[in-house]
Amino acid sequence: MIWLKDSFKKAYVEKFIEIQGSMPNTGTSWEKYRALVVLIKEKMKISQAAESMNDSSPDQEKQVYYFSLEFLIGKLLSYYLINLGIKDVVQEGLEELGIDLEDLIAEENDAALGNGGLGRLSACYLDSMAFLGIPGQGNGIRYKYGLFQQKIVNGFQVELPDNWLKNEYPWEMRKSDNTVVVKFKGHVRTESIKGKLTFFHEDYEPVLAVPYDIPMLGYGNLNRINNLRLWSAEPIKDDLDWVSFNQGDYSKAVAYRSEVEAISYILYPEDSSHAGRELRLRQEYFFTAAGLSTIIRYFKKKNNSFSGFARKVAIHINDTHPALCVPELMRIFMDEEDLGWDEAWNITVNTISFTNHTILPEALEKWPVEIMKSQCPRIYMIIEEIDRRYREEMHHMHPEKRDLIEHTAIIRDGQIHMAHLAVIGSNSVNGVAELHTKILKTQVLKDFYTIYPYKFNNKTNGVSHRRFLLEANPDLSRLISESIGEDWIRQSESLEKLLPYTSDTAFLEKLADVKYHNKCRLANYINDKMNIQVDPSSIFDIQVKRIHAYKRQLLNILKIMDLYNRWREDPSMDIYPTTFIFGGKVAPGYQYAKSIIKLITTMAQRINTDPALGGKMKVIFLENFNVSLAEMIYPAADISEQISTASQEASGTGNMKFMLNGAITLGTLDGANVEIRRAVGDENIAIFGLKANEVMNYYQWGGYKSWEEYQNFPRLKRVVDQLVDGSLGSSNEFAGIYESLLRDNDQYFVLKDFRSYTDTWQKVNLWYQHKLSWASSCLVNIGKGGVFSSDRAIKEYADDIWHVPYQNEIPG
Ligand code: 26V
Repeated sequence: MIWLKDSFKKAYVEKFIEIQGSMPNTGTSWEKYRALVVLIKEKMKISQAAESMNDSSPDQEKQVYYFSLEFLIGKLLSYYLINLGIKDVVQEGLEELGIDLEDLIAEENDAALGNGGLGRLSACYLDSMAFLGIPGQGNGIRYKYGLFQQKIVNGFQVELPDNWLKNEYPWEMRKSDNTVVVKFKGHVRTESIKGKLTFFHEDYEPVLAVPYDIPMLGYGNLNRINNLRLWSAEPIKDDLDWVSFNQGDYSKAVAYRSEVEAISYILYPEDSSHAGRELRLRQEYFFTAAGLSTIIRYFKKKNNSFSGFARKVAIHINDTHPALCVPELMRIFMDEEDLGWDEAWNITVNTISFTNHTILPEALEKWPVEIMKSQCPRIYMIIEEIDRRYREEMHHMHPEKRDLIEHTAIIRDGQIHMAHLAVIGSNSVNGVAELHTKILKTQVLKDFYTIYPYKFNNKTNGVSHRRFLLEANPDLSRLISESIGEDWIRQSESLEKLLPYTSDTAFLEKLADVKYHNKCRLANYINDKMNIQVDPSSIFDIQVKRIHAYKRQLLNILKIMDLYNRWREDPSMDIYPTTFIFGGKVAPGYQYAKSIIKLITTMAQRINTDPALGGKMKVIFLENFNVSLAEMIYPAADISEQISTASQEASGTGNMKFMLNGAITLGTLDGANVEIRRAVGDENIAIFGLKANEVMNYYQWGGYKSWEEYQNFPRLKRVVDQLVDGSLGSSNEFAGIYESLLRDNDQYFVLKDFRSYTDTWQKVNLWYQHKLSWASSCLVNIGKGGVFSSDRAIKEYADDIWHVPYQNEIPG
């Protein structure tokens, strides 16, 4: 506790007056919010300064730098108040000043600098690093516009810009003094100086990289406040002079400015298909080069030789987007620090580690040589040399394996394979769930696995249980703490202490009550936003995540269409009333997935207004799914839909967030669902569908005929036909979906899995009606959810990959 109520009130009023020149009661909510953030930030700074004064040891602690193009951090205020242990004090203090804390929390914009799972994962990892006392810094881009905001208009997704910096973002601090120059384009002149080849990057386009730092505060750990450093691209000060304004070339000067500003202008909203746009490569090099220059500068302050670099620095690259770390670190060591190739290479590989997040072939990054050469000429030379040496070494070691070399080389057919660069240039390659890692080893990166078996390891994803349970679900958190104490907040595995309560009827009833209240909260939100009433005592069956063919929202809506058909035919059918909830964004250019949204909203419109159903079924598409909305949704779920085609979802993390909030997973054996099933046992999860090896066998050998599934199952045939027979309106809107299923042979096995999915769903529906058995299984999910905390994941990264110590249990 760093404040008592009265001292907080005094400090807050003083801060408000200092900033606004008036009393808080005269201010707007935004002004009140900002004053609170500024106050908290200062409090953190004071304690940080005290800590660094205590740290007189000459030896630098090993630092972990987490490089990611995406950090989906969401709102910070409420979470930080919890982490500081002062939420109650602040709430009461503000109340006495006539201010509602909730109003201030509502003022904060979600920082949506990420697309989905990958970006949220990096935010959870920074959270756990701060909690565990690991000196870990995030490195990314300060996009002026985050992920677009989604509106649903006439049932279609419409994208609006996310102008999150419109007012000001009071958590960030601009650190102009740490600005660096990143060099693009130009050409490289090579000269031999005293017998040594020396490289001069000339006529380059200079881009200023200006850092903004956001403090990362872990629960109960004011001693270790880490940083998320986000870089903003700015033209150099005298840009008009610089680009030949004096020679009258005004338009060139203007072009320079806008080309530079474009770099940190907007987050790319695609998360599953690589388009190879030049600007994207510029983003990648920009934050990589800027981040590395900070690392080197800090290292040189504390050390006078690079020999110990890899013992003091771990650089983690989140997917291949920051893979230019490999050649850029080589460039710095060789061109700026005068190291030879071999030494530079050793240090580089020993410093860098890499996580792969997808096996979708269309998401693997490849850059045309021409683009790399023109944007980053010196980097391209180094990549060429890495490739040449790699080929040479492989040829030496495996002269007979020409194919192996071709399959694993970095440069091939005029393209640079970023995953290959990342694997060759790092000491550790990990997948994000056991099944995913196995697929990497045996399929996607199998050649590399034969060459570097020791690099491969698994790190099953984890989520911040403090954000997605403690903060998001206060009622459940209270119930848990009242029963087993508060250890679970620091030690997520302590949730296991709940397991004895699975046979305690009184406890299970309380658990069901909490769920009911959370469902009421979501129902109210739906009513406010959409003017649709949903029944909080119906089953809440929820699928929220990016919309993508492989995630199979289509399978879910076909199930709903089937149910609707059957219910209309037989109104006495014994099915428990259900509210189906969807949410998620689609990449703006992804037409197929957009038509899935339209299908969902079309069915929603039809079902929600059908009086014959008597409200037994509702379908809701919640617009603009983001971190804040997620925090309201997970606690309100009964069923968690995790129904991707087996083998395609690397891990999933929503599955873990639902589980920790006591929802039952209805899913395929894909990604981390496999481990969730092992943790909770078969009787506490509902699994259906093809297994990963069956799917991969079909992909490899063929043999699947979607037409046969369609022909052989009348209920299925009927819903598929309804896509195009005019039942859903006269337009041809869903012909693309229909063709993907029949003409294109259903790449994601929607028809194949339909029968087992609908059967399993129906069993789950029956199961729900046995309230105690259901609640008991929900409790097992919570109790076993602890291993899916990002604390566990980060401890594994720290032990096995980064080799840094952490504080296991920080005294409260
Ligand atoms: C890939 C690409 C490809 C090029 C275009 C832009 C772009 C942007 C992001 C990505 C990464 C996609 C990979 C991804 O998001 N994977 C998800 O990672 C989660 C965290 O590990 C995991 O839970 C999900 O299963 C996985 O789909």
